[in-house]
Amino acid sequence: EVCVEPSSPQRLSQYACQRRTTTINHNKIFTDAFEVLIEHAEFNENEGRCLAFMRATSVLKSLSGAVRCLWDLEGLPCLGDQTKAVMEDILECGKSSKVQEILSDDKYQALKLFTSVFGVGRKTAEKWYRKGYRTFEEVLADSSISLNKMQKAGFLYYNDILKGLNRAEADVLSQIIEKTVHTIVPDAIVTLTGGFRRGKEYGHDVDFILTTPEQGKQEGLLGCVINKLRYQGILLYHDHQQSTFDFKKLPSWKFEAMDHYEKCFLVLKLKSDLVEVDTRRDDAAERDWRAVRVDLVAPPISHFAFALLGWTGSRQFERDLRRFARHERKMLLDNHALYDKTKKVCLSAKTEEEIFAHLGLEYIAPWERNA
Ligand code: DCP
Ligand code: MG
Repeated sequence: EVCVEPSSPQRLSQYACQRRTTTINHNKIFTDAFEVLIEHAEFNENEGRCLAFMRATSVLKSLSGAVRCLWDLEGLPCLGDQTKAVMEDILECGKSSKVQEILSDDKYQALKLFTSVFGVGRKTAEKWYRKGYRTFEEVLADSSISLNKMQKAGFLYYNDILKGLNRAEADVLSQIIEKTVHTIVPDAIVTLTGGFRRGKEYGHDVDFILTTPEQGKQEGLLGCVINKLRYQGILLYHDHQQSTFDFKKLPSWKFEAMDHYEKCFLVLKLKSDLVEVDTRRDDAAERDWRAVRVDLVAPPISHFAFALLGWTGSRQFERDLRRFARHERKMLLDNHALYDKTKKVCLSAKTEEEIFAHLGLEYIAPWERNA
């Protein structure tokens, strides 16, 4: 365990899973700039640079006050010369010339716009950019481009989805999902996860974990939920992915794109008579609903704690949990399991607290995981 002398201030860990990060960010002026640099590095597939800026951003988010000068950074982990140079620029001029340059870059602007569509990833955006397109109109006018079902929904509900949801709207959706699930399996467990579980006020979607007290009874639940939502007339889009989960498989050491649980990505109608939903749009007639993104994932109860820990995020918190497990404990962690490579055993857990304990980590509450 970390031993701290009483007189010395505790050194901040290089791992986000050993820091407490609430939604209050005193260094937004810097982290906003870094978000641009991260996205730019992502677009250019510069993984190293991407990771460096993500770690620096996460450290700044965990600080209890604003950085006023470069001296304030003394002793902080994950802040290299590149990140410090950007921060110095911001401290001196109020903005970073590097960031300004990227923001006015033609390719960055196009990729940023295209990837803001639900279902459009970096590769597709790049393809459209290389065809010379810079606007949605140009993309949609090209009849040789065939959009998949997800992208069609992405364009159809673009403004709604871009808007995201607030806490009150997420709560209304929780009630809808809970009620729907309970008509199918009365004792099913519905848990709000993702950013809203971390106490965020806004989110781009709402994430739920559904499971059942009886092992295995969650199988087939999502299909029934989708049917019920369709019957209620609020299902606008669904992508139902069957489970590819294998109980015998060891945790992946990579920060995988997706876990193997049965899940569905949805677009639902959120009606304005249920909550004060802002349904104003510039491109459509008056409606009494807005399209919102919802993700449902259904792990078996035996793996609920791992799924919950994995889906609560933040992404950086997850990344560092896995990195910590691997480098500091010789263990493999993913959304399904924790494997001790020394003892050659999988460590089971019923709660998140047990997983932190297995890892020899102090428990970090969900609202402190906004790394
Ligand atoms: N997650 C993951 N792997 C994925 C997708 C998500 O581990 N491929 C985890 C980390 C995320 C959480 O699930 O924090 C929820 O994903 P979201 O994309 O919904 O992210 P948030 O809920 O944190 O933020 P937002 O407010 O944008 O929805
Ligand atoms: Mg979310």
